[in-house]
Amino acid sequence: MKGKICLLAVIALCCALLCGCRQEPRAEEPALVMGFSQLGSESSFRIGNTRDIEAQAQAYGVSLMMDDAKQKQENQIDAIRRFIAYRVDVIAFSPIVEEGWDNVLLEAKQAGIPVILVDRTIQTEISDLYVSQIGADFYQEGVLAAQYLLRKADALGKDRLRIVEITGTESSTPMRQRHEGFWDTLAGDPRMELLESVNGDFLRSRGAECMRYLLERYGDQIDVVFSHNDEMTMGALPEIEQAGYRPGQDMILISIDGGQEAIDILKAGRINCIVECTPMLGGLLMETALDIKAGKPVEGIIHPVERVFCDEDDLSALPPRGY
Ligand code: GZL
Repeated sequence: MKGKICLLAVIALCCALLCGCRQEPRAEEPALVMGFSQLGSESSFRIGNTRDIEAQAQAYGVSLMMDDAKQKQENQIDAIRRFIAYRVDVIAFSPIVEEGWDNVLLEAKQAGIPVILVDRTIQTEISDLYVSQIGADFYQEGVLAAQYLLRKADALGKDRLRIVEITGTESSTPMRQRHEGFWDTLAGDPRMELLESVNGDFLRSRGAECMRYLLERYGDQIDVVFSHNDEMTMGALPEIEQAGYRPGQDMILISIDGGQEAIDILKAGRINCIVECTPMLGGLLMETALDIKAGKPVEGIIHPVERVFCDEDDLSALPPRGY
């Protein structure tokens, strides 16, 4: 009898222990771990791009390590080295300039960590330093800006248009390719004349400085302002008005990005044309990273679909821009 009581006691104890140490449900394992080096927060485009990447990482179950380089290449290189040490599954980054990435990307390659370029690209002689580049066709953005200007010149019957250009960050992909696309498209048209091209670094404050300089130097001669992004355009606008000109009327203003603030100014008639450069690249990035991790083939270059908004359009039904 005693034996039976002992056996029952042992069985009861085991059941209690088993119930007591019930496995806690495992926290969801992330689909993958991604290190992302963002170049900074210089524009509504950039802030929208960061937010979209963070939101899409959550939506795709990706564990994201986001680093803000505060406009410094050396900070991006340091962040990539930290991601390598942490042994993330994928490294992604938006290179602030095109040169100077070979060494750190060779370290990532030697560590067997795939790299995805987002928004901008790099110049390198070494093949396969990155698996895919996801971002706008900046050359085409320049072409679209110039094609609008050609239509505008025809519509206004202009036989001469003197142009000032406010460019983005020196040696960055969007700066180089927007400039090339714009002037390649205007090449050979005798109506189009470049007065001067100055560097505004994609910053609103620098856009204002550039416009002040250009107005002091060229004043009434300026017929067109081609600005590489909305931030610099919005910095230039008050300078134009303080100098006594009506932007969008006395001067044709062409910009790039298409954030809400600039679109509202376009609707008010103070900007004539905005070529869209969408920051919403997060979904493409997460899908590409997950395909890479799953061993699936991915496209080498992925361009999002982009639009042109201008004073020829009815924009009343345009949904909120989200950045
Ligand atoms: C373009 C992006 C540019 C934006 C600017 O994709 O790299 O950088 O046009 C931003 O607003 O600063």
